[in-house]
Amino acid sequence: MNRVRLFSLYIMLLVTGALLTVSCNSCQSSKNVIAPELYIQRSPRFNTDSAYTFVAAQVAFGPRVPGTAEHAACGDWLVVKLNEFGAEVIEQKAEVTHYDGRNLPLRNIIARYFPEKEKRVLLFAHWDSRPYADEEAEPTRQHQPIAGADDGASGVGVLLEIARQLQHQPTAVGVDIIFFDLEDWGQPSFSDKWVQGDWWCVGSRYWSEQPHVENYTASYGILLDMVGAGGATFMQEGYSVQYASNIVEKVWSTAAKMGYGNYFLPKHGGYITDDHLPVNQHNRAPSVNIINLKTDTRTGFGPHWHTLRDDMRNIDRNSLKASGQTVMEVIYTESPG
Ligand code: AHN
Ligand code: ZN
Repeated sequence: MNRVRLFSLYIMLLVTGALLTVSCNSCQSSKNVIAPELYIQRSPRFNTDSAYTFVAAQVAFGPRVPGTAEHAACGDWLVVKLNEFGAEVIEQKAEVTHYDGRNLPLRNIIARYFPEKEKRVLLFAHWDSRPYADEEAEPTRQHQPIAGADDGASGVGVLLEIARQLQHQPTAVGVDIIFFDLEDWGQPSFSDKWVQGDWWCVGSRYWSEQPHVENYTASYGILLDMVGAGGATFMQEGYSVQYASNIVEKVWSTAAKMGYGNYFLPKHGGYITDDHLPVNQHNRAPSVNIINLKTDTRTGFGPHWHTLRDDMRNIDRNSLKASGQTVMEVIYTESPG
């Protein structure tokens, strides 16, 4: 067979594959999805090894529990990396009193890209890790802090890789990346008395009430929470659909076009109190949560959630890639105004 005939055979196979995919997708309700193999990607290639290394580096500090030396050291490292990747870095520091009466340091880390651009997209994740593994079966183990490879470090690792790419190739829109602190210090299930108050998402609520720029708003926001586990399924979380259904559509259809439809499921998930909630409630940006939700676990999250098993063994490069490349494609295809 000569090269021309081989080439036309290749094209025929591609087109046949495309048609098959289209007819299959249309019966599953995702609309206008062209075959991923024919989609021409516009974003730079998300480097999965790089993202993986950024997750591992955070975990190597030890649990990032607010008020500990490990937390402080990891925070310093995040600031160093963001500066290295050409961001303008702003730190928001405060002291907050928690349900247990303890005073905790709060440190939100904010990276600005192309601050002169008016239209902005906000990307965020939490960098603290939970002080107690309260979903462990064995009560004595429930008081130990978790490694938080998936819960915390995965979203931050993906965003660090995006920051690294932004330095090399700019987007048409401005991008703000925020690593929120104190997301995961909600009262543990073993508490003997419940203290009235909002103890989850403390960093994002603090920022939503007092953003780094007065009257800050972004066109939209994307939260990445627990994006690293193998076989992650990003269902369409309730508050995301309630506050930002058009952004849910934008992100999930982009994922489907790129061939990540097996991660980004076009199915409704439950309502999760997470960092996007205060951001939405204070109208800082209509925001969606990319979060691994399960229908076959007791908690609705991955089986390792808030256990001592949330370590690097859980982290799968393919899940980092699916979430990272999708978010990159969304921001690199965004028009300036
Ligand atoms: C609640 O379970 C209330 N929120 C889950 C949000 C979360 C915790 N994300 C990571 N850790
Ligand atoms: Zn958590």
